[in-house]
Order: sequence, then structure tokens, then C-alpha cells
Amino acid sequence: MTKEPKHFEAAVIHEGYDSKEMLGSLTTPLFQTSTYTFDSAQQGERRFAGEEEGYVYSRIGNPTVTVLEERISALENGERGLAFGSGMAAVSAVLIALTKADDHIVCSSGLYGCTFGLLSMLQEKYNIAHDFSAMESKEEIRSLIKPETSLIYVETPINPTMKLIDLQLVAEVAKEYGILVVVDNTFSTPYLQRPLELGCDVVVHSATKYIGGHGDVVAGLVVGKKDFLDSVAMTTQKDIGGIMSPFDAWLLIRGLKTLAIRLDRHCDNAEKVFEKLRKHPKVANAYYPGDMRHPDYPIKEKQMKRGGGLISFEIEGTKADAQEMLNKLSFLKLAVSLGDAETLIQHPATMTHAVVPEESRKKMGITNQLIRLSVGLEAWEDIWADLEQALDQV
Ligand code: LCS
Repeated sequence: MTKEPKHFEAAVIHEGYDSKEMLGSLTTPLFQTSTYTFDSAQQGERRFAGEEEGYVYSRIGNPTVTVLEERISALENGERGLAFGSGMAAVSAVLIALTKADDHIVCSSGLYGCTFGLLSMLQEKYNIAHDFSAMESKEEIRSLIKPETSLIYVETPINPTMKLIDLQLVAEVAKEYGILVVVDNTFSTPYLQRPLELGCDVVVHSATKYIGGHGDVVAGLVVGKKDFLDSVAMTTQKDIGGIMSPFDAWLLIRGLKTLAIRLDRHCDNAEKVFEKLRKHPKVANAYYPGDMRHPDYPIKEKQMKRGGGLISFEIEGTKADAQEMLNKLSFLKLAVSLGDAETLIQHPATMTHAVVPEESRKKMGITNQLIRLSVGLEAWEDIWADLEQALDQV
């Protein structure tokens, strides 16, 4: 870009791409290529030695993917972005890059099921231990930090309990110890929350969700300081190789253009549906960070533009009642994933967080009656009508 766009709504459309460099093509061309030709053997040598800029092989870089990486980096206000083949590829590339055998990680007391699974695997294979923390005060976090603690890993809002973590508070403690804070910003996207601006060091995304927004891609993104991302690019990205395909990058560039307007609609709908849901007699508890009664509402006010598109709620009754309610839905889709145009609803204890042992699930607040709702872009009245008729039948 010759002139930087000022607003987020312009950046999601323009950042990282200049049509003048691409024969005037309005949309980003799809470079569906695995490799790149060299003009001479010497040029190939210079490119591999890093003495000359240019593409060499698509596991190490691809022009379509580069546009997405530059765009997400600008949106998160980072220095560099990297794209991966899934959110878990992004999370694992960062965690493996930042740890060595016998290290220790402090993490939020609630994590996506496969992130929990990855931490368990790191513990088993490399003795990288972890402790969960509610992160409600600096003292509590400090009490868990050991000499071998190499990072703090935070999800906020936490999947699926919708609890929030004060990112500035966590970043301040991490600075005292010279360790990094990694934040999974999947639920908020940079439109609603920008962890790097609050002092955190690395942001990871499952771009499968709101960033793609259309349920057609599985992808991951990482943003942070150039030095760290350069090292990830040349180690856990290049050598483990969980990269994003050019076509998926192309789809994400397209999806990102409408991120702001989609999220505004997701939030509008979630606010409306939540107000109805929390008053329904079959709903025992309902959790939405945009609700003033949510215990973490002050944190939402501090760091999130709006409450997001996800709600979780507990059915009055048992696991069987929760499953019964899901079976009674007529057009709302019973599926994992989130952030799509379609409203998606799922049962965390037996689906997204089934890999988490029951004891740990209980500590995280994932009961058998808990249901997670990703409020879609349909008319909220239609979403509520379907939920209401299903609840009425429980
Ligand atoms: N981080 C969070 C917060 C997630 O919710 C997910 C996936 C991931 C990372 C991993 O991303 P993936 O590799 O799937 O792109 N969450 C899912 C969920 O809640 N339902 O289905 C997948």
C-alpha cells in the first residue's frame, strides 16, 4: 500500500495487497504453485542463503499466503504474521518453538479440547509441565511461575465457558519474569480484541472460525514480533511443515473483507438471543461476555469492543435433557466449529471437550448440561424461534 488505510474496515480489505503490482487484478491472484523458477544457479544459491528476496518453495512462502500474513499482522498490530494449515498447527508451532524439555507453562483454566490434548502430549513426551490458573490476580499468577516457566498461554473468552482473562494484568506479570504471553484470539478476532496492544507477545488464531467466516476452510494464523515469527518460520513452520495452502489463503482473504460487518451482526444477534435465552424457564444459567451481569463484564469493558457471537448456557436438567434439546432443533445446525454464517450449536462435554477428562472438565466449568451456541447471521428472530421451540419440548 502506498498510503496506509486508517480504519479497521479499510484494512481488512486493503492491507498487504497492491493491485498495481499484480497487473491491476482487483482481487488477490491465487498462486497455486508448489515451487518457483530461478534465473540462474547463482540466484538459487542467493535465495537459499537469504541474500536475495524471493520465493523458493511454497512450504517456505507463497505470494497469496503472504498477502494474508501481512493483512492479519496489520489487523492485530503486530510485526509479522504466519499462516498454518489449521489452528492446531499454529498453536503447536508456537508452543514447540517456545519450549524445551522440562519447561513449564502457565495456562488459563480453560482451553479448547485439542490445546488441552497438546499440552498433555508435551507433558508426556518432553516433561513440559503445565498449571492452570484462573488468572484473577497478579499474586495468583506469580505463585505458579517457576524458574523453568517459559510462557503463559491464555484463551479469552475461554471456549466454551465464556470466562474472560484480563490480558493487561497477565502481560504485566509476564514482563516481571521476562516470559512471553501467547493469546488465542479465535473467539474475538482483532475486530473485537487486540492482545498485542495490551502488552501480550503472540496471538494465535483458528482462522477456521470468524476469520474465514464461511465454514469452508480449516486454517490457523500467528502474529507477533518479527524476531520471534522469523524463528518460527524457519523452524517449527518450515520443518514441521503445517503450512496453509494458497487456495485456503485466497478464501480467507475473501472472508476477511467482511469481518467487521459480519461480527457486528453476530454480536447484534447474540445480544438479542441471549436476552431471550436467559429468561427461558428451561435455561438454568446463560453466559455471554456482553451481558452486564457476567462476572467478567468489567474485563470485557476493558479489552473487548463487543461481547462476540458466542453464548453458552446450561439446561435445567441432565445431560440427556441437553441432548434432547439439541435433537429437537429444526433448522439450526448441530455441529462443532463456530463463527460461520450458519448458527452452530454443540454439546462441549461430549464433543469439542470430550478429550478433556471429566475431572478437568468440571474444574473448567464444563458441565454435562452445558450447550455452546455460535450465533449466526440469520435473522435473530428465526434463531430464537428454533431455540425456543426446542427448549419448550425438553
Ligand atoms: N483455538 C480455539 C479457541 C478453538 O476453538 C479451536 C478449534 C482451535 C484453537 C483449533 O483450531 P482448528 O485446528 O480447528 O482450526 N475449535 C473448535 C471448536 O470449538 N469446535 O470445533 C473446533
